[in-house]
Amino acid sequence: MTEEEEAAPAAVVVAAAPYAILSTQRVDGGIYHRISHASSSTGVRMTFGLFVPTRHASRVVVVVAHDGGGGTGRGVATTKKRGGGWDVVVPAMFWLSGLTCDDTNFAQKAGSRAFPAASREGIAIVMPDTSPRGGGGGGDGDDDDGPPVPDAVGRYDLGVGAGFYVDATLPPWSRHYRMRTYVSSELPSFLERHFGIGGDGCRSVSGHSMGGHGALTMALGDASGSWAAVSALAPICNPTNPNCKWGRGAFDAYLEGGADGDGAAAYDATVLDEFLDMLSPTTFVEAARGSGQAVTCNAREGYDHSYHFVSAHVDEHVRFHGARLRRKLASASAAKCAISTTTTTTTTTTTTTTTATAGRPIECRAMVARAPGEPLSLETVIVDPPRAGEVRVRVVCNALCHTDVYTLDGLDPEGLFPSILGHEAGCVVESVGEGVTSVSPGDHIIPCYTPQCCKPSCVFCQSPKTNLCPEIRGTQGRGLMPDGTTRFSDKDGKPIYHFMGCSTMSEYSVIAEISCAKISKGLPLEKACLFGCGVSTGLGAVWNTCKVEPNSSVAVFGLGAVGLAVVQGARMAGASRIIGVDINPEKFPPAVALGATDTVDSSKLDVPIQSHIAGKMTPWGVDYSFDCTGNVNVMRAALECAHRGWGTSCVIGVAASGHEICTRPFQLVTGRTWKGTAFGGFKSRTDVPKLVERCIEGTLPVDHFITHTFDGVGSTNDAIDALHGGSCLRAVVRY
Ligand code: NAD
Ligand code: AHE
Ligand code: ZN
Repeated sequence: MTEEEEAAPAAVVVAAAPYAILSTQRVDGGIYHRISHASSSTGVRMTFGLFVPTRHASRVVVVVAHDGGGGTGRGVATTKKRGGGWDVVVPAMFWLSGLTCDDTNFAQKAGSRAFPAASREGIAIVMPDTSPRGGGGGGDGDDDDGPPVPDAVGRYDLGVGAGFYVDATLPPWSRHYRMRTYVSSELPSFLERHFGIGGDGCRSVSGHSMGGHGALTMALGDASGSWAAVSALAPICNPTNPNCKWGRGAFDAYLEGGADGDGAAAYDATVLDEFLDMLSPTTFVEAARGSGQAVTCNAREGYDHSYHFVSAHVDEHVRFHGARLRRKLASASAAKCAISTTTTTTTTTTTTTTTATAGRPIECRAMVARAPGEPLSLETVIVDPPRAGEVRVRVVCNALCHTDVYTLDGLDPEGLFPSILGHEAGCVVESVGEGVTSVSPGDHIIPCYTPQCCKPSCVFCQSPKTNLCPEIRGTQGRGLMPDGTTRFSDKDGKPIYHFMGCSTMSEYSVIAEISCAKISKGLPLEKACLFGCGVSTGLGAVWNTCKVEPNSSVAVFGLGAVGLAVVQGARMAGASRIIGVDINPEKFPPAVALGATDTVDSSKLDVPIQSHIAGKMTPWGVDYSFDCTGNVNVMRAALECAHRGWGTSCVIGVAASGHEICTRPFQLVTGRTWKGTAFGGFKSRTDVPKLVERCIEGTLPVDHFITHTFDGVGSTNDAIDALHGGSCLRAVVRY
């Protein structure tokens, strides 16, 4: 089901439903329905607006009552849940409109901004009517139900259309005006039951003007805390204030004891005077802070009380609610997850975990890079569910690569902050997005920053010459998922960028399906993770990019994990001379152990290293040289020590922003070749599993790369310190 098909309301004939879809239309980001149903709390039919993001559009299926004449008709229509129960709860933000409004005002006047914002947040918006309307005490939905709803004609603050969100206790209002019960309990359970929307307490409330008042008093007055968040635009905070004549008029009419009675206190958020002063949010803020209630009040100059004000700022409120609803959903699913794991840990733990959290945001810990050169900060983040073509993974372990540090130090021209770094990891699939077929929950995968789309139309994936599939490189370089959005947000709901399409310094991450290399479970992930970057890159630079043949001479500059993998790869390729160059002699013993025949500390030479290698150590240079430092001067030296006539030098190291390589063209004219490699030229999803197999077979050992291990994502800064320490090849952090 493509997104388009998903969005297009399907027409099917199903059993009658206890509600009617009055209208359905596409809007930016999803579908907007108007739905009416018989309400038990108000005793009449109530209508509400419902915005559903495209990805959840199948929640509401519109049916057209066939009158048998082939014609189509609106009015009583029925709906059906797609595919049985609700494996995914759609969080919902309720929007309460003000006096004189109905269920359509918000959609008409602010929907153009609120709906796309809600779609981005993955939340539904519910727009109840502001009061009961029309006839009928019976509540069974047919129009001839008893006396009409009482109304105060000509008054906007009393009767039909007066959104006071109270449960009136005085007749004649007490029979129908039970908007507090309707909005705070009847409608939420109705939506959860029929559409799986707002379940598990994943609902929040906001509103404008009197609706803002309704939202504040409903949420702040609710001891059970069933609203995950509350906000309000230009709320009327103190309708019982002596100066607020229409507020008092309404309360005197609705509530026993009138505006000064105990009844009213439950419906009054604070204190006040004239129209804007009647709003008087400042007094509310003082009252709230006085009672220890955290509140943020944004005073916006020059705006009036109208919907212009609402639409100007509504998307900020939607983001605010989006973040808190996702956190609510995450904690709800984590609670469910805890239950299932305990029961089946003995059998297939992974599978169980996956089912429980699938489709829900997950709250977990991650190391967030907040600013260049700053230590990573351990934070709680929200990881959204995978969208179409995406995979959410539980990160079991992550090894630190120099490129993470290079980006954290602000040297990466594509570096973004805040972001979650990490790209050399071992993961277990937690859940998959729509259309994903190559991996499934429970699979062991290695995230790969050089994806492989395998499309027949992809000239890169179809060519044996390269592994540089560009399918998602654009968004990946901008720290985003292929659809241009991010799956990470912090505790304030602020988005966090992805990194290299991996972001594995988080307990959970979301990556593209085409970036998942599915591997055997036969190798512990804390070893397999090494094939996610450094080791594969070094081996591949020798085997794929340079195709080093037996008896070759090789020089390797920089003997970190990448350089040592080059040494190992060259020895396995049968190179006869392997010169290891580093400025840190601590790196020489492991290099020799892996096959280096010579080691040179270039910082101790009194001649340029290239003349030492080509001239002193060899007559004309080496057949192959590799830079594994990222230092452009070393890259030059590596080229210039390559053999006259045929030497090839391969750049592996990643240079800092603005650093460029140079040499005399004469070096190339005289037969040297300068090339580079990304991920060692390996086609990630095809080749990484094979590397893992060779490791399982024992023909490709990697244990020697793991010099440091740490436990818990929070110890990643220690791993960085270890890498800076000089004796570290790979620090594996186990989560
Ligand atoms: P590392 O920090 O562990 O190792 C770098 C080594 O270079 C260290 O041993 C250091 O002492 C040595 N060194 C530094 N300056 C030197 C100099 N002037 N002369 C000789 N030796 C010097 O890093 P790593 O994780 O092994 O990564 C190495 C490089 O490869 C980094 O630049 C990294 O960003 C890059 N990298 C590229 C790819 C790719 O696909 N192209 C993949 C992984 C890593
Ligand atoms: N963002 C840098 C480029 C960094 C870079 O070259 N990355 C390597 C992998 S390093 C892994 O540790 C790579 O794969 N490059 C190919 C690519 O498409 O990024 C910059 O200079 O902008
Ligand atoms: Zn790397």
